[in-house]
Amino acid sequence: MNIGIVLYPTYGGSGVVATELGKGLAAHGHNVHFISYARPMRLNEFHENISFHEVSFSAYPLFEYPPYDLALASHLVDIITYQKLDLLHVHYAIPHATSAYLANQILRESGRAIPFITTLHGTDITIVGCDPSYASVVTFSINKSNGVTAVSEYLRDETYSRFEIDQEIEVISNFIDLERFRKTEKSHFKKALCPNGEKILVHVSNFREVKRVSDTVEIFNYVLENGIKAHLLLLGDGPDRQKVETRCRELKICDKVRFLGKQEKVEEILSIADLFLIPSGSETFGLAALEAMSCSVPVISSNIGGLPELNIHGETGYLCDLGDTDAMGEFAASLLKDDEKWAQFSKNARKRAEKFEQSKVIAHYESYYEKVMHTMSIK
Ligand code: GMT
Repeated sequence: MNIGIVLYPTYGGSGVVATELGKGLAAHGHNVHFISYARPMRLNEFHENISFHEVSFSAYPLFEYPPYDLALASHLVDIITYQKLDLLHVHYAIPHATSAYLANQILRESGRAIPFITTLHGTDITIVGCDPSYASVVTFSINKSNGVTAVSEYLRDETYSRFEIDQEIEVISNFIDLERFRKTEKSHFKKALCPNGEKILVHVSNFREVKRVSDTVEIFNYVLENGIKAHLLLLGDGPDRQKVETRCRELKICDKVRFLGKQEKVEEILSIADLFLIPSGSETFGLAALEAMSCSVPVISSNIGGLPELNIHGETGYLCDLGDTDAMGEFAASLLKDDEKWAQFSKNARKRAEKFEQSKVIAHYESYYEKVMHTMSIK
C-alpha cells in the first residue's frame, strides 16, 4: 500500500507513535510518506520505502498566525495525487483530521479522494479538542473520517462522552520495540552519575503543565527525607522547566536533580533507572511509562486516564490519586528499600511491556487499514 502519515514532528508521544508505526509499515513492504512541517524526531535514517514531505507555509502581513491547516490540506491534495496514495492516516485530530477532510473534498471533484483514518492520541480530545473554540470542528472531522482509532479504552470512552460521535472507534494501543527498549549493561554510566551507589529516579516528558513535573520533585524530596540516597534525572524540556528549577532551589536539592534536556537514546538512561515517575494530570496511555517498563523499570504514576490500563498497582509499580505526592513518595521509598520486591516488580514491568510488542500492534493497524479500505465510502 502507498500510505500517507500526517503527524507532529516533535518530542511528544503522538509523533513517536506515528513515526515508529510508519517505519514498521515500511519494513513490511508498504511505501510510507510522512507529512509534517518538520522532519519527525525519530526519522533519522534512510529507508528506501520512506519519504518525507515538508509542509511549507508562507507568512503574509495580514496573517498573525499563518493558516497551517490550509497549507497542509493543499499539500495533501498534491501528495495524494502525485504519489498515488491509497490511504491517509492522520495522528492527532487537530488540525490534521480537518485538513484531510478538506483535501478529500477537493479531490472528490475529480474522483480522486481516498480513505483517511484519524488516530486520537490524548489532548486532542481531553484538553484542547473539547475547548469550545475547537469542539464542533473536531466532532465534525472525527465523524467524517473513514476510520477512527484511539490509543486506549479510556480515550475511546472519553471521546464518546465528550463529543457526539456517530461511528465506531477502534482501540489500538501504543506499542514498544522490545529489542531497543530493554535493560542493557551501563554500569559505567551509573557509576559516573552516582559514585556512591545512589538510587536513580527518572522522569521523561515535554514539561507541559499537564505532566506535573513539579510533583516528581516533591516525590523525590519525600524519598530523600526517608533517608534514601538518590538522584533524580529529568529528561525533556518545556514550559514548566523554570518552575521546576525554582522548586528544586527552594528545597535545596539542586545537587541531586539533573536536567538532562531532550535525549535521543532514552533507553540508555532507563537502563540505569530504579524507578520511573509519571504523576500526570491527564494521560491517555503513557508511552513514556511503557518505554520505562520495557527497560524493566517499575513505575509510580497517578491513577488517571489510561495509566491503569498499563501500570498494574502492586505488580509493575503503584498508582496513586492525582497530586498525592506523599503517597507516591511513600510507595517509591518502600520499593527502593526492598530489593526483593523491587526485583519482582522490575520483572513484572518488562513482562507487562511485552503485551504491547510492536509487531502485534502494527499488524492490528494493517488489518484495520484493510477493513477501512474495503468498507469505506468517501464522506
Ligand atoms: O495529547 C497530547 O498531549 C499529545 C500526545 C503527544 O504528542 O505527546 O500525547 C498523547 O499521546 C501519546 C501517544 O499516543 C500518549 O502515550 C500520551 O499519554 C498522550 N498524552 C496525554 O494524554 C497527555
